[in-house]
Amino acid sequence: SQLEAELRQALSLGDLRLHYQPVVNVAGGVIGAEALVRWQHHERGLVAPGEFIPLAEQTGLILPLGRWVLQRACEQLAAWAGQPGLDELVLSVNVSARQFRQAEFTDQVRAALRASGARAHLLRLELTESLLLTDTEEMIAKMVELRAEGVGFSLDDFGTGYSSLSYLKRLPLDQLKIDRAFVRDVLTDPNDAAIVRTILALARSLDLRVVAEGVEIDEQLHFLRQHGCPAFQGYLFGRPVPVHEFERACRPAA
Ligand code: G
Ligand code: G
Ligand code: NA
Ligand code: MN
Repeated sequence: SQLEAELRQALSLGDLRLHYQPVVNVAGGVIGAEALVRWQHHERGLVAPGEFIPLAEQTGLILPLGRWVLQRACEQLAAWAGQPGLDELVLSVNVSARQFRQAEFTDQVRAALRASGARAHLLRLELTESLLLTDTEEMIAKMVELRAEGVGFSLDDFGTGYSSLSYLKRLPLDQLKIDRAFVRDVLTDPNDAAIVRTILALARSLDLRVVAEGVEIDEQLHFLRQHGCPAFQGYLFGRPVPVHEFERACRPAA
């Protein structure tokens, strides 16, 4: 397709960008960021990943694209080293199923860390539940290998998929991300409120970090804090923005 050809070209021309969305703690301090890819299209302007990630997955372009994202994210982490307000931020990177399943994935992550000099414990990879459902043992082995380097793992969109307690216990995770669909209706839908409380309790009992996604209003934040949620992401705190804008918001005021 034409879009495929254009995306291929965008990759080689360097027309992809990473935007950064803050993750904050209960005190409102920025503790990390999620890197989110955008395509700076010469005619269409900034294209959101929803419009090209599925195509990239189908065509296999997700492999070079995902590799570029990893490299760029690690370079950014290295650039933040020693900078007040930025030095200790944990950077989360989305990893697609096809990318994680390739045999060279662990080598790619190690290479990106080495080439950039980024500290591995500041890199957190976001995986989805569905990714881990097939060849689970193989996937766990990859996670264990990268965790030995210091890299962390988040389970993205948590609550939307298959998630028995025994299954979750087997996964070498660091963090759960409560899907924004539950946060959206947490004030009006008793089922969603119950799911959010259950995920928070689950995270506590499994000794996992937890982040609530899609926090847009004070009342949602209040509910989440009341039930012990320690970290938040969403438009209430900041949209995904270009790196310089993100940095401005994180640096201590002069
Ligand atoms: O930023 P936005 O809300 O438009 O992102 C839409 C979707 O694209 C999200 O599900 C997000 O996880 C995914 N996405 C964003 N950046 C990346 C990336 O670098 N790699 C992969 N695989 N998915 C991404
Ligand atoms: O699937 P994933 O969780 O990776 O998707 C992350 C996407 O969610 C980001 O691309 C971002 O644009 C979007 N997002 C982040 N915060 C909010 C929010 O508060 N509300 C909504 N509707 N979307 C958000
Ligand atoms: Na994500
Ligand atoms: Mn998510």
